[in-house]
Amino acid sequence: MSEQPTSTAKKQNESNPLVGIIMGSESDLEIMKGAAEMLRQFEVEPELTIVSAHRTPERLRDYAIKAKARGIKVIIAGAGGAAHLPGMVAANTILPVIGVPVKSSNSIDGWDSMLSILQMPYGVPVATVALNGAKNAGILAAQILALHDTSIAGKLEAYKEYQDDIVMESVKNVKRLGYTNEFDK
Ligand code: RP5
Repeated sequence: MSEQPTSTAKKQNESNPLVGIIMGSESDLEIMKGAAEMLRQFEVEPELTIVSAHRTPERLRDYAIKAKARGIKVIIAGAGGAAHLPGMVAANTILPVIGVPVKSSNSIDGWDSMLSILQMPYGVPVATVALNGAKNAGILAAQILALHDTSIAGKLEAYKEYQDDIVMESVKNVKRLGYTNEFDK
């Protein structure tokens, strides 16, 4: 599948993004751009910017409070270390927030970020994906949009079939290597 949006879809989405991707630092971009790449496969062009919970607390509150009125439907928030960003954004909006724990340079081993995002106390949920799981965050955001968008739903169906095809190709490859498989006989 193409990783680039069609120019028409790109223009529509750019003027009215449905998904906001935010991250604590530019150093998170290498991981977080995976969310944007996945969304583009479904022809959803997200907005993407830096919002730091501890360095720009007012920007964080402003972003979260205004997101819904700007037409954003889902926020993907990624951060490393003591990662407050996803939880604090979720505290300031009723939009669904998908949290991406990032294994950053200041992280001990990723657990700090994972637990900061995953262990949100009762009342303010953050849908947490795996460590560095920005691509899955992109897919999950597309799945949320697909509840009300048959075009995105169709692309997600095609993506599922594509994954199935890839695995079945591997099944053949492994068989060609000489391994027996009673199941597929
Ligand atoms: C967090 O600290 C950021 O989300 C990033 O993962 C980490 C390191 O930030 P920098 O020092 O690279 O700006 O706030």
